[in-house]
Amino acid sequence: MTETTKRPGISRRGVLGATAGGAALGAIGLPQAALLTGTAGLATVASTGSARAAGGSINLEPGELDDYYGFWSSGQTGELRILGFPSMRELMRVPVFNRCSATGWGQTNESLKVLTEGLTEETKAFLAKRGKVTYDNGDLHHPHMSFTDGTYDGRYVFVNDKANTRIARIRCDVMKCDKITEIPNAHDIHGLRPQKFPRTGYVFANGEHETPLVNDGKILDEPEKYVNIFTALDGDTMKVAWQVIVSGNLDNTDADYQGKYAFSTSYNSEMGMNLAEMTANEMDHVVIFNLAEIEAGIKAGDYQELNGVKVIDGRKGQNKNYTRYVPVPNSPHGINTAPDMKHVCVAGKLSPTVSVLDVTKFDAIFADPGLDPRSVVVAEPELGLGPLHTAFDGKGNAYTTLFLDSQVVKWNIDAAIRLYNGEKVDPIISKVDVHYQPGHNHTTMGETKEADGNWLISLNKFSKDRFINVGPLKPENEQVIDIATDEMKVVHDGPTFAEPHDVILVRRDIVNPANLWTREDSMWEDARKQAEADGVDLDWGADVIRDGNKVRVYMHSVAPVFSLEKFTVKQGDEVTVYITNQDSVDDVTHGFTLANYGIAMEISPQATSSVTFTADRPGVHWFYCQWFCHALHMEMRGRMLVEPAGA
Ligand code: RUQ
Ligand code: CUA
Repeated sequence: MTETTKRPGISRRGVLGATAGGAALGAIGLPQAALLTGTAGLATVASTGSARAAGGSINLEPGELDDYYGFWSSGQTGELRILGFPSMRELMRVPVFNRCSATGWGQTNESLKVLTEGLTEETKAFLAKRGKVTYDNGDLHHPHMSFTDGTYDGRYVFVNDKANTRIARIRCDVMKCDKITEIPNAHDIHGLRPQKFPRTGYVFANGEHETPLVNDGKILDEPEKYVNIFTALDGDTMKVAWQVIVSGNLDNTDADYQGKYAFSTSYNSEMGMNLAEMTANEMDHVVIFNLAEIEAGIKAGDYQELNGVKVIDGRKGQNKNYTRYVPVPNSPHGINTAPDMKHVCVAGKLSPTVSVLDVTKFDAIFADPGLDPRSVVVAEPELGLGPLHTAFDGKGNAYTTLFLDSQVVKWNIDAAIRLYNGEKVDPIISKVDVHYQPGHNHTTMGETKEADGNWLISLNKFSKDRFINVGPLKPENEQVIDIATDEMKVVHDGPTFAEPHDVILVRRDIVNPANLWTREDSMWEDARKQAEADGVDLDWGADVIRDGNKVRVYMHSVAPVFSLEKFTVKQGDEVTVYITNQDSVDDVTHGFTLANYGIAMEISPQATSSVTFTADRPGVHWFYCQWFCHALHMEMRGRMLVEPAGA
């Protein structure tokens, strides 16, 4: 099979092989003088290598680069992962809701600020009673990039935390999380999707589990008083813009390409408390949110303010124009807008159908409340058992995962519409077995108007016998599927650890991270202010400032030395160590590990990191650099001398 013309960006390999070698030599073998002055002159040679397209193979020659960035969620691990795609090589882990031993996420002052500043006061008080400043866990399901004009713009990736009701933002220029916002009033944020047009803009988020609106214990076992909350967050400020009270449990969400509507699947329209109650009805619904009407309602004062957020009532039967409820079968799950910018596919989960909604028909059901909301449904093909999520190739075809059948089904949207209108036509093009029990799937650029139809990935919940056995806890299995032809072909098994629910595959020219931090970055704003107050040069610090029992230690690092060989504190002092990495060499990251103090952090080139701890162990304590940065990396160390109390 030859299909060399199908993939984008095929320039064959360039100078990358040579570049990689050069970089390695630079880090280890550059003259020490150059590294010590921080002026090492290693220029970064642009890498122009590209993925191989021939034969639908995902394999790259050593030194070749991928065509796509894959942004992977990690479920209950709580981090974002970056994989090269289609090679499926894991490139980076970005800690978000979790703790990270390597980077010090959850320990550095910079990360603690991100992890704490967006929590509600009530949560802060709750955590403080447990001796904590933030949660230790998260459940990250849905990574989605910010959009401009219907396609990815490379600014941010937004993610949800189902476990502790938060939304986080990852900066794509440095691939670090810079904001985490706890969503008040809602419970357990599940579905999340950015506004596609004109830009993000809003980030839409579903509260999955229903509770009393004011959940302070006054109402407990009275389910009829429980509600669910849909949230629009401002993606620029990361503050909640408004919320809507809805009927039913919200599951997944998506938005249109016109900037007029968001829509969420809702299972448990029954508002039942147990399985039998929750699945009693044949039909549940999709809730459509009319953005302009909600904004107007807020402006007109038709809201209640709860925990500092304007909350509007969009429940069934409120007879306003904020929402419409479109009945669909049965406990619907995935909801995905097609790149044709018109059709929305709603997977039936307990029904073998996918309901296709036409967004151009939404105006009518808002204009005329008497109109049957089902009039927006233009197709409902029967595809197989347990449909969960749908991806698109930009050529009119859809790919739906069938959880119970362990298959992906490729079908044609137009044919499904014609079938719905009474024509005798089979919308199903082909099916392929996946291994096993697929949840999400995704196509390259598939949730944008630039869907390119090159690859499909199926995220399978069970791997069973596909890999050598690692014990009762098994990896997931993520399979790469070549969709260049009508017959889908599984070309790769990719094991992953718990539990990448979802992924987006972004063309690599859209994502352009920096190689070095810039000294002006806002990430260490607090350190900058403190250094200024202390009259210390944060960039080139080699200072110890005592302020009562607080000690601030300022260092910079240039491979292979820290600017302080030792510093002395007293037992019981609250010590803050600030380190600025003055190497401006690509890939020369340093670390600071303080042995037997449980302290470790990363300091990437041109960054400042800081950490605060109590020096409650007297004696000699070595700190060392834990990032292999230089031939003399082992020698990159120093001493903290802690004088015993009372001495
Ligand atoms: S949901 S397996 Cu958490 Cu994305 Cu569908
Ligand atoms: Cu710096 Cu190792």
